[in-house]
Amino acid sequence: MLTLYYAKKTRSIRALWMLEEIGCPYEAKLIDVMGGHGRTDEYLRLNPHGKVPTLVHDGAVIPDSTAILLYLADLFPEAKLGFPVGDPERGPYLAWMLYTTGVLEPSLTAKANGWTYVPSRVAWGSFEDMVARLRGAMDRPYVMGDRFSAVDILIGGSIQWASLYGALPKDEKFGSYLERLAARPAFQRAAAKDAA
Ligand SMILES: N[C@@H](CCC(=O)N[C@@H](CS)C(=O)NCC(=O)O)C(=O)O
Repeated sequence: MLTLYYAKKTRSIRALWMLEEIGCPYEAKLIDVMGGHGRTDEYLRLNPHGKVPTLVHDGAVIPDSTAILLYLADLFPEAKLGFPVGDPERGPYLAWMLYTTGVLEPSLTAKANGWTYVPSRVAWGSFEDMVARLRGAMDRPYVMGDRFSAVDILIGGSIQWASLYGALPKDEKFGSYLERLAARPAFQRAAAKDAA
């Protein structure tokens, strides 16, 4: 049994979207995380930071978006959203999955909050290098090439958020990439659930 704890208009839309792409049965538990429901003892046992999303699978608790997407991609290889061990693309795939939380998100958060810092003193480096790297990845239909994957769900979700809040420069490449993602029926189902 798969249970996803999520909140509306948060990073958890990416886990909802992933589950919709896979098409497996799951239970979605909406919690009012901004209203403090993430701080109950019961929820803190699942996610010690009181954040969403959290996935529970047959008693195993996965309290992080990137971990959830990696876990689900491996659990449902037939959905072809990941790259299995032995696939030559496995390494680049893992690097992009971790790039989202390790570089993209801290960089966008710093930008959105107007933080100033010395790029060589932080692990995620400069905002400009991050934007250039993303733009480079958008020379192809999807980050991993011709095939849509879990990377697009993670990175696409972050770019959507950043574009909404003006943290990324307006750019035709980002715009057409987001349009491609928004046209996916699974994304639309997840967005409808998120908005309901
Ligand atoms: N790295 C985490 C970040 C999760 C996160 O920041 N969630 C926010 C919503 S976007 C949250 O739950 N905030 C509620 C709070 O901190 O009280 C992930 O993506 O799983």
